[in-house]
Amino acid sequence: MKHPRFLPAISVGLTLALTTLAPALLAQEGVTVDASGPVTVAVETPAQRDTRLAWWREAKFGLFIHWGTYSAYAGQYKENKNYGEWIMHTAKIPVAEYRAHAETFNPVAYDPVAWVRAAKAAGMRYIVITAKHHEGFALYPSDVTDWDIADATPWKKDLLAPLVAAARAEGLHIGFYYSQAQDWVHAGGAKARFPEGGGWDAAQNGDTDVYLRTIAVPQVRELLTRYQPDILWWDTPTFMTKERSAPLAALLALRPGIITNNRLGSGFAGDTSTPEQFVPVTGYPGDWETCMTIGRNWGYNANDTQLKSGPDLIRKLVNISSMGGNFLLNVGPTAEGLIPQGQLDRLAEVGAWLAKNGDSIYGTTRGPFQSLTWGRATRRGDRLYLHVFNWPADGKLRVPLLSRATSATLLHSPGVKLALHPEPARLIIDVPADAPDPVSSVIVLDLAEPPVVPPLVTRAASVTASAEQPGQPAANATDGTGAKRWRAPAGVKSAWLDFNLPAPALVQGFGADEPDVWPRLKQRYTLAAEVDGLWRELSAGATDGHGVVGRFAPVTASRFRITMECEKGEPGLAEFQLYQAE
Ligand code: FHN
Repeated sequence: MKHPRFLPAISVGLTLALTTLAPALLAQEGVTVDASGPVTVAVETPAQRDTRLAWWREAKFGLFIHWGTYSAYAGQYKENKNYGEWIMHTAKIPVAEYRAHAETFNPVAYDPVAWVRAAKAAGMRYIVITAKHHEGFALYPSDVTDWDIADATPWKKDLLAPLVAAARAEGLHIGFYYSQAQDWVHAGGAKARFPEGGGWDAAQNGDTDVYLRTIAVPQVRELLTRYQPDILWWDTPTFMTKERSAPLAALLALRPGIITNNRLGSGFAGDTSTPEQFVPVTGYPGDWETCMTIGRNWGYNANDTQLKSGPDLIRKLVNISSMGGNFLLNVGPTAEGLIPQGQLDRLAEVGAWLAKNGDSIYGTTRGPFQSLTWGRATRRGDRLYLHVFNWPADGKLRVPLLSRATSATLLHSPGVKLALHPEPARLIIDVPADAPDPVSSVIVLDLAEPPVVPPLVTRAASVTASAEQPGQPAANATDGTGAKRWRAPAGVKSAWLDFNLPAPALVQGFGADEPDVWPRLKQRYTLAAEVDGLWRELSAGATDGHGVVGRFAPVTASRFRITMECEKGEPGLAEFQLYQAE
């Protein structure tokens, strides 16, 4: 197919790659370019990017589906019942044995319309399904392998096409997860924690570049051309160099408008960053999406009964939305094609809340507050949606807001005006005695101007560290985003950050984002304030690598110190914030 001289605008990162590598590379991948003259690639403008991402930003909530032949193990191999989609790798199952087991993957109960309707009833606006996970099995008939639904299972029929059709029919967007590097069956595919080209079974030995050229690249082309997905969700970029990523990135030109993530590898930014199994404490800059399981596993495990509660999932959705992110919540269907009932029940709980409160989530943007003791806030222009988790016992909701408010109502009772009491650095809203919603009650607050809130005292602080790596200075911890980080030098196990405020402040809480590194940093922290010349401990504890938020009795001070201790790796923080009393 002859491509126009102007390749469709995709994303700046990709476009620049195409500009650099385009003629030779694209030709190699079957994307022909008229290279008679210079290949001019339209660089996507910010406005074009906003248009391309508009539906995704509005959607806020999507369904992740992890489904493959691993589902047929139901989490058990021999006496161990704790596996998920990594069962082949963790149990080191030989390739021949694993392939033979695919005969038990027979989704006779598969009902893609029911799946899509369950997602829609949950308030989800898009779906991402594993077209091929690390096991290397394709859920669709692929022309380049017999390790696919058509040749390796009794079912034989394409599982993706009916789901795509059902999603389109129900007005949902749909995308594919594709494991571009890890493949535990095809020779040459990467295996995490094994040398390139090797694995735990001699049948896996092979050349990674041959694998990419003969399996990954043609399969991504199949997926993009046969199904026109709205999203391509790369994962685990093992051994992915720029040269290996570029042919895959170039294929995205086959699907103009597609949205992709930051996991292709070798610095390919994609469109979205992807915190996994956690909600960043201060959120991420730009477009980001937390992906998360309802239980403990992505793939089906019959014993995975420790599910997150409905209220917990609702508040996670609110929290993520309040920081401008999306929530991609996962289900792991059985080999028969059934989504476990417990997971369906959780989806229904979130959907029931969204049915009444969706205006406060869909299409909103990041709220103006870094922290609220009673909940979170989303924004739509000069309208704020205050999500109150902890309803004030005294009937007074304290909002740290400097802007002038014109009205406040309960989302569920728009006709009932709530009394407003503006003060110099906050707004008091009189609220009814009883919370309208047990999980998150929404107050609609209309402002006369764009929201202005008291400044983050840490943004004005001068920051020093007891130790810092070149290029990862203390100041990175208060730059307002988790994008850059402070790290102590190699070998340092304990280090502190000192925050000297320009004036004393009444502080009652803190938030700390940890560096988004793998393996996660597990640290101990101690936060203290200098009061009357003495250090007073305010909060102390251990982190799981995903950041920490703490509250303490309000204290007035101008000097604060957080000490971080880390056994494996060097102490560090991506962002640290102190929160003033409301
Ligand atoms: O290894 C995968 C895992 O199985 C799962 O697919 C998650 C979902 O984002 N991604 C990888 C772990 O980061």
